[in-house]
Amino acid sequence: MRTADLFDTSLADALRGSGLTVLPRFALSFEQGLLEEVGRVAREAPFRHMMTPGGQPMSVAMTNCGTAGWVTDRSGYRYEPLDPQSARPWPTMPHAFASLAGQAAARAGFGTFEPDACLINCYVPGARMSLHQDRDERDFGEPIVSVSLGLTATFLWGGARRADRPLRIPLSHGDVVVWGGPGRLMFHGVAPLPDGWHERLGRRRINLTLRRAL
Ligand code: MD6
Ligand code: FE
Repeated sequence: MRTADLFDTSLADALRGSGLTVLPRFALSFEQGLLEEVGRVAREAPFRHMMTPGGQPMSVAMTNCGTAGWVTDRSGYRYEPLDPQSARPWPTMPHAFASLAGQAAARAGFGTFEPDACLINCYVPGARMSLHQDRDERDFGEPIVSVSLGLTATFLWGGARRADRPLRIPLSHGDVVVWGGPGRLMFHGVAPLPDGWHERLGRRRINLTLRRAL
C-alpha cells in the first residue's frame, strides 16, 4: 500500500492536530541532488555505528553535515562542531538539503526554517531506532524536517510518554515529514527495516533529519 492511500483516511485523521505533517513524495524532485550530496558527505565523513551511552553500538549507521553534528558515545548525546573520528569540521550543509527543508517547513505552515545541522541515518534490513525524543537542540520552537530515501520503513509516532502506543506510519522514498509545535517532544522511532530492494539505493534506507541545533 502506498503512503498516499493510507493518508486518505484514518491515519490522516489521527495525525490532525498532532503537530506532524507528512508530505508524500515531496522530495522526489530533489532526488538526484540529494543522493549525490549524501555520497559527497559520506566520502568526507563516513557512516559509522556510534555507541550509546549504555555502551551498545547503534544498529543505524550515522554521519552528519552542517555546522554541528549529532553524536553519541559513552558520555552521552550532544551536538559537536567537529567529527570526533577525524577531528575536522563536519562537511558543509549542501544547498539542496537546506532548500528542501525550507520549502517543506513552509508547506507545513512553519515560518522561515534555516537548518544548521543534518543527521544522516543509514538503515540496512533489521536496523531499527528505539523510541526516543529529540531534545539535544537549543530551541524546541524550531521544527525538524525529515526526508526518507530508499526502502520503505515503518515510522513509529508515539505520545508525550514513552509508554504511549505509537501510530505506525509507512515512509517511502521521497516522503518528507515535518514536525514541531505541539509534537516537537513526542516519542518516536523506526521499526526494524524489512528486507527489500530499492532501484536507486538497493538494500538500504537513508533518512535525513534537518534541524536547527544551535
Ligand atoms: C528516521 N527519525 O526516520 C529517524 N527525529 O530514521 C527521527 O528520529 C526523527 O524523523 C526527529 C524528527 C524527525 C525524525
Ligand atoms: Fe528522532
